[in-house]
Amino acid sequence: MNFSLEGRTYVVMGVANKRSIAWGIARSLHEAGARLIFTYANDRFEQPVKDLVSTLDGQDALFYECDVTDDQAVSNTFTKIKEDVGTIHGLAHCIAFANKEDLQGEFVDTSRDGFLLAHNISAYSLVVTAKAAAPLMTEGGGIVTLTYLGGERVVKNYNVMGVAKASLDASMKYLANDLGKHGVRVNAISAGPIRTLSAKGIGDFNSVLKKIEEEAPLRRTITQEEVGDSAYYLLSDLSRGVTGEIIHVDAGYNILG
Ligand code: NDP
Ligand code: N5H
Repeated sequence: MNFSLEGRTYVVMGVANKRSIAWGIARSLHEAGARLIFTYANDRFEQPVKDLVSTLDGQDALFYECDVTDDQAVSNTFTKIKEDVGTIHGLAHCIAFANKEDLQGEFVDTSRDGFLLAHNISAYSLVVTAKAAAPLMTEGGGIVTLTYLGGERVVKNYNVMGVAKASLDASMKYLANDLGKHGVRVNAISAGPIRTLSAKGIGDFNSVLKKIEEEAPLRRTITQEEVGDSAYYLLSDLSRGVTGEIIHVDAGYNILG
């Protein structure tokens, strides 16, 4: 079995900057020989993403704007991708959003709009992109999304995002069941805390990282590269018998009681 991704094409959604988990995934896929397609929420991020990708040697990437809250934008994006490359072999979904005021205090205070926004961008977006992307995976394929422990149990301040991640995790499993018959596998990586743009400005993030360093079985935090390599596993034939799974890339923190 050949585990190189040479001759394969993957869509990476959610690169904001060099700290993004999506960027760690892009680099792992690039090193394995894949051709990459990047999508970003709006054209404000087009040049920064292009500048980053220009640092990848010999990468002949394509770029598309795709706001995942817009059904037509998602559908148009994958129509264009089909016209431009034909077949794709996988997709990395690294997208989430909640209002800042909903990521502090008590979950009970979440507004209807804040709840719906978080679920729209962070969970439904997987469903709509999987529906648009799967038909392009004519040789079979893989979809990977990013989740967090706060969807499985209560984690301070994660609040509405925890409920959205629970919805994302369940959506991932239902999608795995629907798309399996077409040779498309759907899995999630539950990453440990990493300092990214999304995590910026979140109070107490240093103490979260410190707790991981003190208590996680590996006694350290994890990196974008480590998430990237697990995504490579899930998007390659190495994991050909795996679907509907959540792999924790979190230095073992989730096993603690
Ligand atoms: P980043 O801030 O780097 O990435 C978040 C991305 O979400 C951005 O690229 C942003 O795009 C995108 N996004 C937000 N709204 C939309 C939208 N409407 N349409 C399209 N894209 C949108 O943070 P991370 O790398 O940390 O986050 C990636 C994923 O990893 C998220 O699902 C997050 O929940 C998850 N995760 C993160 C952990 C961490 O500790 N950092 C831990 C566990 C999971 P743009 O920049 O173009 O607006
Ligand atoms: C328990 C925690 C800490 C508290 C909760 C953090 C939740 C973070 C997730 C969301 C995605 C962050 C978010 O939506 C931030 C936005 O309100 C403001 N930021 C932005 O708009 C920036 C500019 C853009 C790029 O961000 C997005 N998302 O578009 C969880 C942490 C220990 C782990 C963690 C940080 C998890 C996670 O899901 O990201």
